[in-house]
Amino acid sequence: MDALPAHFQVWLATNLLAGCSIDTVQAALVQAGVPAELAQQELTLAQQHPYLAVARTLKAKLERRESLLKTLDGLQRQDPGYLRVERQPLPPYAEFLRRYFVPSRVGLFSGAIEHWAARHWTPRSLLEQVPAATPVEIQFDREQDPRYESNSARHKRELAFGDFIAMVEQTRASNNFYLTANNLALRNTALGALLRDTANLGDGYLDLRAQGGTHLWIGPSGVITPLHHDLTHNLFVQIHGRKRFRLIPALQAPYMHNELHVYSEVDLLAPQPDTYPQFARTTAVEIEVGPGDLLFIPAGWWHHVSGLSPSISLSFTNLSGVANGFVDFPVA
Ligand SMILES: O=C(O)CCC(=O)C(=O)O
Repeated sequence: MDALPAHFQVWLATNLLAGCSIDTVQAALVQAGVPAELAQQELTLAQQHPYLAVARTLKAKLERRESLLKTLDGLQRQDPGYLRVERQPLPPYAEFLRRYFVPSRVGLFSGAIEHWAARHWTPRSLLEQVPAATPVEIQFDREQDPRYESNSARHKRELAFGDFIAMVEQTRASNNFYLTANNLALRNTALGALLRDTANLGDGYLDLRAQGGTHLWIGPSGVITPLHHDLTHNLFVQIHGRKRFRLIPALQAPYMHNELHVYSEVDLLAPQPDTYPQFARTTAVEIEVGPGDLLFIPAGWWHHVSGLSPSISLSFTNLSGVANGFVDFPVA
């Protein structure tokens, strides 16, 4: 071995940045088969290298931001209402903005869609309005890919709507196929027409002129949406069937092992504490939604969702008269 292979260089930099001593890193490299002289040479180089100095500066900056989030989360934890979600009737919009939207509090509301024809949708009843031959895009082959959500573009598959509905009805429990927000199904004219069965919420929660702020979810029992956060505040309406949400406050982001975009590395149902030790510091609230329930998911709150039966849901981000979205979220 004349030069240290790139994967060892990544490992070395990661461990030095994590605060491991030079001796520990050197011993580990030697144990992994790197000649002692080469390990020492590379460590000396790394210690003096401007790339590592820049990474140290950025790490310290990130730690200062994370310290702020941890502190604010610690303060919120002293409020018994932080993780208490009580089912309520939908309040007037101005009160909702004040009590839930602005402080980023989760809300669970009943009776919000009793005036919608959609309140009575079932997977089969949708076929009375959408021709069975209509092609629809769904997420497919998810069970073979542990990162099916971040790789969602690779899992798109087109099916006839009638065949998809038959699969939803006939499958006892599966996470292998799911029509999700990613499939933008309501842009399909035939499915989009279903929105005629919906209306505004409360005294005018939604900006009905805004395009693209509504998403459809249809899946069998057993679907799982892994831990992630949204970049917008989200009104999630459960139309048919039941889902279990586990929500973790946005301020607990430093504990989420968030390496990519809006996703957590942690599988909430099998958290692997040795690999993801910070996750043990999170606190989750569990909420089960059923037909007619409206769940307010504030932007940035982490959530994991399990389908407990065949289900249909709609989610809305077109809230009336408010800016709805993260500020300066990085593209990469
Ligand atoms: O219903 C689901 O499976 C996921 C919903 C969700 O994560 C969302 O609306 O952001």
